[in-house]
Parts: sequence; C-alpha cells; structure tokens
Amino acid sequence: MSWDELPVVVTVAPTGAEVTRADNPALPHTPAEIAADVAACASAGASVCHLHVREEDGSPSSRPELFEEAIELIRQRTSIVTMVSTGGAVWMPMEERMTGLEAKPDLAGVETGSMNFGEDAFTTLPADARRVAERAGELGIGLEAEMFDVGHVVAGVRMLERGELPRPLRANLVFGVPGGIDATPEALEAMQRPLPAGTHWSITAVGRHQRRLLGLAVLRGAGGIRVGFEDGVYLRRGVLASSNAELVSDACELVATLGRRIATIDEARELLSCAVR
Ligand code: KMH
Ligand code: ZN
Repeated sequence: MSWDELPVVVTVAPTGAEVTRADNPALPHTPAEIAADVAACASAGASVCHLHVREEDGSPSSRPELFEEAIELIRQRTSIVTMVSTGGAVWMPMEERMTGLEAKPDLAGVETGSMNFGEDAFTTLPADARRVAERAGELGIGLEAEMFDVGHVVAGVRMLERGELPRPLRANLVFGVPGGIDATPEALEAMQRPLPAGTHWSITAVGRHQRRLLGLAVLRGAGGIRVGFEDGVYLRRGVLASSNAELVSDACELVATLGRRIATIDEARELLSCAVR
C-alpha cells in the first residue's frame, strides 16, 4: 500500500497523569467516565485508546482494579484497541507502572529510555523496558514503544534487533515534552531516520506546535496520530476543547483535509497486528 492509501490510526489519550480538571473540567477520572469518553471518541474516529487511570479525586493511580474496570467497561461499549501506559507518572516505581498489563489490554506502551520530564526525572532503565516486554509477552499483549528523543528510537531499534521487542515495531514518536526532543520538522526527520522499514509509526506532540507537527507527519506518511487531554487540552490557541471526542473529530478533519483517510477499528487492528474482537 502506498503511503497516501495507508489509513491513519487515530489514538486518543483521554486522561494521562499530569493534566487536571483545573486545566480542563471535562477530564475523565473514574473508569466509567473514561469508558464513556473513549466510546464517544471511537464514534468520532479514534481506533486506539491509550489509558492511564485516576482515583475518584483525580490523583494518578496504578490500582489494577481501575485498569480492569476501565477496560471491561470500554469493551462493553466498543471494539476500540485498548492500550495501557507503563509510563504511569514520574513518581511511580516500575512495579506500579506495570499494573495495567494485568488487565490484559490489546497493547501496552513501553518506554525505551530515560529523560527529564519538565522539572522531574522520568526513568526507564534498559532492564525496566525488558521487564515490561517480558511480562507483556507472557500475557500476549502487543507493545508500542514510546520514544521521546532520538536515543530512545535507537535503543528501541536495538531491542527489536535483539528480539526484546516484538516485530513489526510499533513506535510512537513524542515531540515537545520539556526534556525530550522539540516539535520541529527537523526533529521529525531525526526521529524517523533510525526506524526500520515496516515500522508502524505514529506521532504525539504537545505544546503550541502540536497541530502543525501532526499535519506534517500525516503528509510524511505517519501510520497514526495521537490526541487527547494527556497531550493538550486546547482545540485552538485559547479555546479549551469541550471533550476528548472534540479533539478526535478535529484530528480526523485535519487528516481528511490533508488527503488521507481515517482507519476503522478493524483496519487499526490489522495494521497494529492485534486480534479482532
Ligand atoms: N506521564 C508521563 C510521565 C506514557 O504513558 O507512556 C509518562 C507518560 C508516557 O504518560
Ligand atoms: Zn501516557
């Protein structure tokens, strides 16, 4: 399939770990709120959801029951591809970051390196990444590498070559996090360079260049783009998004304007090598 025919997988990251209701009052907290939100996003065109969970008061959580409940409620409503974060929050120890795996999602994220994250350190040692990959492999969960800088891409490709990550590589390239690579065309080129042929690559960008970088990646043949409150709460400069679904609709409109089409959930499952549900 040529790049322009390849459908674009839209991922929604509805909750994250850092954003709060002070940033956007529509942020979902509970598993029921997350599931309702994800279902609306699926109707708006999202085919993958990247999940973090929160306690009822909004604090980031690693309780496995919350991941299980969220995934069960999502699956009652939609066949969207479910993905849990193993990045968690910067202060979470590795064993807490991994609890979402036990909810047996379709996919899990795996960090392939360490970095500063704003004023904090966000640490993933090589052994941590291997531990996530091993447990995911035991549970039959696919992996998406979360890469915030060029060194993370190179490290992820080495993991793939050593057989520590499953083939084909699924890579989410993240731009604009303070401490990671910046959100520029040159950065996109640098992050793409080490990827082997056949990689399913998607892009996440935070900050004021988000929409421009997503658009550029769509034109450069990205297999996916990600939006949602985890990455940004504004629809446009100074205009808060009313919901995650509004951000998904807007992303789908951008993709269509640039002449590409949105992947259905079934197509996303095929492109990402996930079992059909
Ligand atoms: N909350 C960040 C420290 C991921 O989910 O893989 C990590 C993060 C990345 O959100
Ligand atoms: Zn995340």
